[in-house]
Amino acid sequence: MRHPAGLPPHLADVNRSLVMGIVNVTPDSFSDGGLFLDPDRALAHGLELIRLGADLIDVGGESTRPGAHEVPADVEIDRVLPVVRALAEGGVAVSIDTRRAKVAQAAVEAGAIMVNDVSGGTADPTMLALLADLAIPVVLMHNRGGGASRDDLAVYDDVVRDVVHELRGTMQRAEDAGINPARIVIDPGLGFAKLPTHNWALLSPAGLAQLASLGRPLLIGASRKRFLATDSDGRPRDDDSPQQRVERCLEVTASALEAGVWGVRVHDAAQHAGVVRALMGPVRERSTIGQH
Ligand code: PMM
Repeated sequence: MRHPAGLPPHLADVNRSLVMGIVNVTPDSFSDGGLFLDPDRALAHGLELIRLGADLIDVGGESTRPGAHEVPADVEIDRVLPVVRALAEGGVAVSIDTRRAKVAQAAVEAGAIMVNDVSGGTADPTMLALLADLAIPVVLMHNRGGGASRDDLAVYDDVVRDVVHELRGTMQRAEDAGINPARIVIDPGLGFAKLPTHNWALLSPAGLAQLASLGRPLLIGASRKRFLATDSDGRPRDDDSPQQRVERCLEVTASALEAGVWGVRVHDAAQHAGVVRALMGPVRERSTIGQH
C-alpha cells in the first residue's frame, strides 16, 4: 500500500488500505450530530471505533451539512481540542477535519498527525502555507465551495473528467504553496456539489481509475450519505433503510479497495474493517492497540 509520506510508523508499516473512523464533535452533522458534543463521549466513541478496527480517527468540529451554521474558529477549537488531545495521548492517530488554519494548527499542536480539509485548501487563504510549514500528511478534498449537498454547484460536462481536472488544480496550488506532493491524499468529495449520479460515476471502476491516475493515495467518504439511498441512475431505491445504506456502503468500500484506494472514511468501523480484513488480510494486531 502506498501511504502518504509522514504517517507515524505504526500506520506507515501497514500493508493494506486504512479505515478512518469518524467522530463529529458537532450539534448538527449528517448522521451523528449532537451525539458526541460532550468531549468525554466523543473520546469514548473514538476509542471504541479504534477497538472495532479503525486505524485512525477523523475529528471534526464544524458540520458540513446544508444549512449548518458556520461556527467561529474558537468554538470549533473548543469542541475538538480536548478530544484530539485525549485521543492522541491514548496513542490514537488523529486526523483533524477542518477548513481553518487556526484550528488545524491548534489540533496538530495537541497531537493530530494529519489535516483533512474538505475545501481542498480554498476556504482559508492561510491554510496551504500552514500545511506546508507543518509538513504532515494532508487530505485535499474536491469541493466547489460551501458545505455538502450544494446541488446548485453540481453542474458537470463529464463529472469524472471535471473532478479530476479540478483536483489537478488543487494539487498544483498545494505544491505552489510549498506542500510536498508526497504528503497529499486526494478525495473526490462524495456528496459535495454532487448529485447521486455524479457520486456513482466517481465510484465506478472507470471513475476510480481516473482518480487514481492523479498519482496520489485516494480517500473515499461515502458513509451514510444520501446517495446510498439511490441506484446508480439516481433513482430512489424501493428497499431504502439504514441497514440497506450500510450494506451499500460496504459494497462501495469493497469496490474502492479493489481499485486500490488508500482509505475509507466511515462511521461503521467494525463492518468496514471486516471488509478490509476479508479482502486484504488482518486489520490490526489487537496487541498493538494503545501501545504506540
Ligand atoms: N465528508 C464529510 C466530512 N468530511 N472529509 C473527507 N475527506 N471526505 C468526505 O467525504 C467528508 C469529509 C461529511 O460527512 P459527515 O457529516 O458524515 O462527517
